[in-house]
Amino acid sequence: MASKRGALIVLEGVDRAGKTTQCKKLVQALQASGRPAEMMRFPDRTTTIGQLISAYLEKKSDLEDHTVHLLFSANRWELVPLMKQQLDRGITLVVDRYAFSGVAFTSAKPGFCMDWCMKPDVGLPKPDLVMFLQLNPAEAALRGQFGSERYETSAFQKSVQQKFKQLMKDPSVNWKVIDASKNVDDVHDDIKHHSLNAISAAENTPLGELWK
Ligand code: ADP
Ligand code: FDM
Repeated sequence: MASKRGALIVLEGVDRAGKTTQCKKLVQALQASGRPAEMMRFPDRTTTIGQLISAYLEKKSDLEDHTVHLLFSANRWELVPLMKQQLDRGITLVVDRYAFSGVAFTSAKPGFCMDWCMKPDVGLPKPDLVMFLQLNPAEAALRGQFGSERYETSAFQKSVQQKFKQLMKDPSVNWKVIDASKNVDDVHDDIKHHSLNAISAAENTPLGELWK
């Protein structure tokens, strides 16, 4: 019998909601309980495409808005063979941002509709679970100032938050909203609970295709 596949678990949310903190904690907890798990993040700034994106985010270069959207998507597609290989081997992937950030951030720019933004990511491995870490701007502000990268302004993040809200209406995606205002350990407990359920469910279902 083929071994059971790993689950594809994504964390999304606004700036400083705790995505990176919680991805790391979840991977550690899964590994400690004997479940193979690895963390990934998008953009993956280590690849050639990722370096173009990184320079853009750091404002060291300018890229036309459609172009950078397609680069973010290409950065996901270039990792798909590796993701599938790991999932097939039974490794659960815990991913810091995915196509939902792609759509939310670009469609928050003037002149972009969500439909166009979703197209390049149609058919990506579909997450078994997407947790949205919900935190209001006042609470995010208590966790520190915005950095100096592109998109790190409160007006833009507000529009992004609205786009995420729209994306969460899609019942074809297994969204869970997490109250990210709780302390790190309590947020972790919620995330672990949903993740363990998703890992069990994924064992008996084939990996899906996103937005298809
Ligand atoms: P994100 O990846 O969503 O931007 P981070 O995990 O980098 O968020 O966390 C942003 C900041 O908030 C960090 O300084 C982190 O230590 C802090 N932080 C994360 N989770 C919590 C929490 N539940 N309560 C208070 N501070 C938190
Ligand atoms: N971002 C991220 C996008 O605009 N599109 C995408 O597809 C993805 C995955 O890049 F501002 C934005 C979101 C955020 C920035 O920052 C990445 P972090 O700090 O590396 O998550």
